[in-house]
Amino acid sequence: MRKGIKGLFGVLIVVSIILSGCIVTPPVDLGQWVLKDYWQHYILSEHYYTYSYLLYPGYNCDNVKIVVSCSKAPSYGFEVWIMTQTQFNNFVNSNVVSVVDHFTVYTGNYTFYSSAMSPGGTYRVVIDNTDYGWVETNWDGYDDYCRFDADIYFHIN
Ligand SMILES: [Ca+2]
Ligand SMILES: [Ca+2]
Repeated sequence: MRKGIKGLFGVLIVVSIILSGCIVTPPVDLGQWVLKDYWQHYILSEHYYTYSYLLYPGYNCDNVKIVVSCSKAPSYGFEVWIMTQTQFNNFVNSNVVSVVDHFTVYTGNYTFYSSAMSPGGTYRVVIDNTDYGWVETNWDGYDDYCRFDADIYFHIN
């Protein structure tokens, strides 16, 4: 009988703790997005490209996000490339395009996620309005320039 009452008290205590919200769960660590480089109100003429600072994802970086807000783009679009430093050097010196990731942008708002940057590597993000890569310009005598904001974030956990 005594044991039964004790057991009942135990159940009541547990129930009252649940109802009063006293069970503390550890907060989920969602990490944070850290801005690494950006372009503001940037105008990129046809046949030109622009590139970020060197980017060094650390071992606590588990995702990369590139946000592009484009108010004017050529009808054929323009490109965002993620290159290793070696790939970037090959492009600058030899016009050879190889990338770890690439996206095509038109007028509008975009959020691109990429897992192509490996911790410990060295990268650049290139924004391209040239004939190289996947999108060619149109050589119609008119400067099909882009106007955009772009932000590069690392997700740090
Ligand atoms: Ca291109
Ligand atoms: Ca043109």
